Amino acid sequence: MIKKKLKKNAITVDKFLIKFIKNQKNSILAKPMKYGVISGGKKIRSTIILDTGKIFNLRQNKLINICAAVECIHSYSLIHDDLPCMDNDNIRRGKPTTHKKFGEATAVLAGSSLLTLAFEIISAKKNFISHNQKNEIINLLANCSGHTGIAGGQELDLKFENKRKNISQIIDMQRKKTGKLFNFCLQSVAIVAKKSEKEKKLYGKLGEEIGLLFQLADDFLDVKGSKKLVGKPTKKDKKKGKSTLINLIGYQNAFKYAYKLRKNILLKLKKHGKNAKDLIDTIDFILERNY
Ligand code: GRG
Repeated sequence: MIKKKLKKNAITVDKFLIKFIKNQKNSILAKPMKYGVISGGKKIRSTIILDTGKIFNLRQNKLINICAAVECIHSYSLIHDDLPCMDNDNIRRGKPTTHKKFGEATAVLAGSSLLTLAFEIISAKKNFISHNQKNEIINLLANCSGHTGIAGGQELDLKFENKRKNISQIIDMQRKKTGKLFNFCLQSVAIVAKKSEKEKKLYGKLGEEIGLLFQLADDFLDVKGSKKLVGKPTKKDKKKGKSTLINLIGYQNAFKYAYKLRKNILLKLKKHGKNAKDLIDTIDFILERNY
């Protein structure tokens, strides 16, 4: 069921992106950009957005631009993450990384163009939310992506290599590197649903916890996952001396930590009853996934 839902949402977002890029002036970077963002990846952040929309009875047409924008930022971060100056990977989503296929300079430019495309998509005329909501969402997306978010988290991740960091330092790095974009996924939907300032922040924090859980699952896959299913090399974290919870406290303890985190997240969703069913299913998939 969940895999079907992910696939359906991925196709919807891919179609939106194909159309959006087609409606723009063609450019020499369109091909590597599409290679990096379309027809690849689980598009799980989009599913989280649409699941959260169900909690507030929001229709897909109010959220589709947000989904597409978040996938542009996510794919941008992966293209740059794979570069030789960062994690230096050759395979992503079961195919050559963007710099392997198109060269390093083109990958940098295609990645950066996906970053700016995200903001074009949110601010587009054909986005059925108010100007104020667009502004607020743009502000939030920039905050979650830049030095206080994923870029800052990535810098910490690289600086922490081969250093002994404590649990709170590792969690803080992972909250930024991965959690912040999930913060955006929930908080932006709360903005569209016109929730109060306090509620928006709470949904953001909840998103961040889900993102942290997602990163922990990613770390588990690095240890026990199959390269073929995951679509990228595994068993890299230990070799590279990455600061992960697993490398600090061991696989079993990290697993216990993740299950406690899942329990707390589900407790917070309880009040939404049946409306939160889809989101809960996706959260369960996050921990049980093998890709
Ligand atoms: C984005 C502002 C900005 C800067 C780039 C390189 C970088 C800074 C950040 C990298 C952050 C990073 C690689 C986080 C890891 C997140 C993660 C677990 C990725 C895997 O996500 P999946 O499994 O991938 O959703 P698919 O392939 O399914 O899309």
